[in-house]
Amino acid sequence: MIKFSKDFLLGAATAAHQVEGNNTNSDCWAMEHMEHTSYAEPSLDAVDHYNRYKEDIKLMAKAGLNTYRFSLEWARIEPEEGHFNEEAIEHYRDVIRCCKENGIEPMVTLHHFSSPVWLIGKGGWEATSTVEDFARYTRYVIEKLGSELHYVCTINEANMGLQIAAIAERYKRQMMAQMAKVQAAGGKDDADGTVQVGINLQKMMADQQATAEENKKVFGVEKVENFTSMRTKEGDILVMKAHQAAKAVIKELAPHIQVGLTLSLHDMQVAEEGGEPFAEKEWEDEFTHYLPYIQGDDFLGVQNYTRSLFGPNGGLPYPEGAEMTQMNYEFYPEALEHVIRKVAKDFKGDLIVTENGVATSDDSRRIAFIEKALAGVKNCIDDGIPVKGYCHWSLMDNFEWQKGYSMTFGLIAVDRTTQTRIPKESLFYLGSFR
Ligand code: GCO
Repeated sequence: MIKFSKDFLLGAATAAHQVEGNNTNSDCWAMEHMEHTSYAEPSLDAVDHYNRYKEDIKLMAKAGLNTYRFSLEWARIEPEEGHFNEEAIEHYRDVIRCCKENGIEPMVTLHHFSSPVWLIGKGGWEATSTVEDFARYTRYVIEKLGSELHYVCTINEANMGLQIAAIAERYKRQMMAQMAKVQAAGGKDDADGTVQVGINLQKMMADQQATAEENKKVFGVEKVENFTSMRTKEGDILVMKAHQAAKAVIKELAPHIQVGLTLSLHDMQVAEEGGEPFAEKEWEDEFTHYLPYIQGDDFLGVQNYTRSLFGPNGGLPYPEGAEMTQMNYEFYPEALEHVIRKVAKDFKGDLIVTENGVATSDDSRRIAFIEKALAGVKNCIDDGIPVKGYCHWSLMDNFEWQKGYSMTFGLIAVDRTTQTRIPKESLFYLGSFR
């Protein structure tokens, strides 16, 4: 069996809003509770990780993992603009301490999709002022916690807004055909298999009109520019600037910290002749055009879940009979190795797989996925590519954004009526690689 070296960062990942519960000052919470919501259900108590983190971290340690990637919630730390909540920081200090007591390296993400409501009222992730606001939040966090940390991801999936914009464009074009399909399926809203995050695009687009008025009431603006909104080209670069500003603050206050951002990366494959320009264009949008903004970073967080296929007219459907995940994209763990190799050609820092996983109710398929994915990682390391870690998505079954609790990505199941943790075999399987 493959074993990684003792210093390899082997662990699991979560995001605050998806696991903590009662993230009441965040834009996601507000959107979940709107009349014209595109969320399948609200997050509510989530899996109560805010109170049960000790139990969860202990389970990781018991399984043999040595790294926990989790995010700090900006909306908890700065619930009102310029007002910081000491208690929230002390909570995260406790989480970090608990990790260390259990031999686990805490890898912190400063922003994982959810933002404070007040930020959205100022124009959110399309407003230039967000760069400064994010830097100020980062300064507060690093002043308080910087000495305790070795790894910080500034922004999770910095390219998500652009990916969503591209998909929305495609949806607009296919709207009529798509609606007919939904009706034929008895009104069932299929998961979109082309983006690595749970969103209900069809419903979002249909509700647009009524949402504008409600947005005004809830956020003070008609158009909500949250992190996973369809990003403009300017907004896309703004995210890079926010990353750079945060990185500068971290390097000023705590130069020992390794800093990077994370990107959602598909394995672009040319499946039919003539697909090359389409695959190249997508890779340019998803990865290459960010290089000037991240090239000096200590590491890049690689997040991969599946592949994308291209032919002479653009994107192709998955092959007939392909195994599909709950997210409606292909079960294809080989994608990770391909993506790492491709990224390593251009990015010169270390690589950390900050997310990789599969939504399935069959844990034996998760085990099969991990086996293949980690074999790919090992091949890359053996070929001299500096892959320093692998964090599986996710530690626990959790709140998959607009898809609610229907997607099970976890190494640990949670009975949400009692919040009981039920470790799956895959948790111990992952731990056995060290
Ligand atoms: C992501 C997100 C996670 C998702 C995961 C599964 O970074 O896309 O970081 O929040 O839950 O990707 O879809």
